Formats: sequence, C-alpha cells, structure tokens
Amino acid sequence: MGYKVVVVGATGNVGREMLTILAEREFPIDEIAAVASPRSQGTEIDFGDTGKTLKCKNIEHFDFTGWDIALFAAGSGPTAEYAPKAAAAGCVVIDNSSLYRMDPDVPLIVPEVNPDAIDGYKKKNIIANPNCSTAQMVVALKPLHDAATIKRVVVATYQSVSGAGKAGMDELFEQSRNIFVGDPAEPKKFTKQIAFNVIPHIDVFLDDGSTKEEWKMVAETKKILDPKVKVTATCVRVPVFVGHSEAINLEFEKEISAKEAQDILREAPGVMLVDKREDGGYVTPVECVGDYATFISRVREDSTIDNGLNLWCVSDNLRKGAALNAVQIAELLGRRHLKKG
Ligand code: 11C
Repeated sequence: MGYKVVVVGATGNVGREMLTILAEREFPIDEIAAVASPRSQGTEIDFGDTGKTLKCKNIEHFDFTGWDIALFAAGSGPTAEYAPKAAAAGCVVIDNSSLYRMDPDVPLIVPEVNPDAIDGYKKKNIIANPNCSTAQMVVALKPLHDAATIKRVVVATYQSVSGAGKAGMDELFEQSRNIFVGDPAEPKKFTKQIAFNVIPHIDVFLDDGSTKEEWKMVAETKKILDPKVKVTATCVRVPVFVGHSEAINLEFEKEISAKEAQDILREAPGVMLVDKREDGGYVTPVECVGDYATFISRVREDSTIDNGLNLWCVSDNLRKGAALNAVQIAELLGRRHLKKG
C-alpha cells in the first residue's frame, strides 16, 4: 500500500524534479497528482521515466482531502494561500518556499542533519525544506560539527542561475547567444548581465547591507544545525546553469586536521568526498548535475586561525537543494509517522 501524493507547482524547475525523483527513488505511490496555477491547467508532465504522463490540475479547484502528502514548489505567494488549506484537510505539506522556514511550529529538515526535529510537524501539519545553499552546506558541516564543534562559518557561494527558476536559465542562454552574435545582452530577470559575469546579489537587500539569501544561510543553519554556530555569507550568482558551489572556511572549538576531516567526510551520509589534491581531483558544478550527493573537495587546514579548515562544496541545487531533500523528508515522514501497509 502506498501514498496519495500531490506535487504543487509541478510545471516549474523544482516541481518537475520532484516528480522525477519520486519516480527514481520508487517512492511508494498509490495515486499522484500534478497541480499548478490556472494557466498551466491541462499541461502534460512526465512522471519521471515511468512512462506515465500527468495532466496538471488547477490549484484553485484542487481538494486536498484524502491526500497524504503535498510537496509544494510553488513560491511563497501561492503557498501562503494553499498550504494551510492542504494542511487543514489532513494532507502533510512539505514546502520548498521560504514562507514557513523560521516558524517555530514548523520543523525545517535536512534528513542527514536533524531528522528528529520532524516529530514536531503535527503542530501545523507543515514541514519546511531549506534554501538550496543552506541544505548542501549543513550536510557538509554536520559530521564535522559532531567531531570538533564548529564555532564560526565564513562562506562565499557561487550559485547557478537555475536557483532563479526557468527564467534565470533562459536569460543565461539568451545573453550568451546574443553576445556571440553581437546583439545586446539586456538583463531582465537579473539586475546585471549574467553571461560571462558574476553578480554579488541574490534575493532582496536587507537594512544591514546583506541580502536575504545571505540571511537565510545564517538563520537556517542555526535552526537546522546549531543556534550557537556563527555564520557569515556572501552569496554570488554565477553563469552556471545547474549546481551551486561554496567556498567554506570553518573555525572549530577542538583541533581537527584536514586528514581527520577527510576521513569523517568520506563516511558521512549524503557526502561524496572527491579530494585528490591534483589537477582535476575535485568536483565542479557540471559534474554534480543529476546526482544526489553533496560533493566535498579541497579540504585543507587554514593556518591563519586556530583549528581552521577550508573546503569546497558542490551540489545539484534542484536536487539536494530542493526536490531530493523534499522527497527525503517524505520518506522520513513515512518511516516515522505515516506508516503504510
Ligand atoms: C537561488 N537559493 O539560488 C535561491 C533559490 O529560498 O528557496 C531558492 C530560494 C529559496 O536563487
């Protein structure tokens, strides 16, 4: 016996990836529905490589009664309207937007890091999925934090355009083509040219000069990993289609060598260590696309501080950063709370 699962926002980058991953991981499903905005009603979407095609239903008329789990990839606006309705109808919402992440009554879960926190989901019947740049970072940090207690994280991100949705991907493609043929490369989705450039700005600016993406990395890491860990972030958009990269500097309470960290990371859940200290002996974003792992490379000691390490962290932002983590949460929910059969 399986679950009745709804994917809301099924036509977007993350919604499509959710359907692919549900099929790929053979999530036990009795019935699946693809739901989207009224303008996508009737759009046909593949349910992964199952051979099954789903016709998108209109969110405005969808009744969540009798459905077990809804994976929301719809953005904060539609989520604010429909997630409470789904939750009130008894359908557990796993939400990829930022809307509920900081709600004390909503668990924010990365299954490799804080699985026990899921037990609090019944307060609202909603579970939040973190921001992509946070998810991959905490997967890398958790085993090192357990071993030597992280005091401070300094992170710079190199985030792909797919984090900004299909429009971001289209803009990188069109600008690159336009530059080659000598046409103007006007920014639309991004604030400046993204092709052959980098932009130190993701999400809105806050009063202290940081951006909301940077704030999310701070606040979400504290909620998922440990409120005592200090985090400072600089988030940068780069001309890569899929795959976020992060240069992470860590300061620990206890001594930890690069060799010890490599040994820990080699065994850590969700992590793939690729750290050969030779030409090409590290992972780049194009190599992580379509994979489940958070890849770690370039682990080395930082001799400018006590107990310091540097590392390079790469993951598919549409997978571990979004759809995969949401499906892993659904799997965890099934194992712990919604047992079937
Ligand atoms: C980006 N990280 O790369 C963002 C996308 O809070 O879920 C995801 C935003 C979020 O633009």
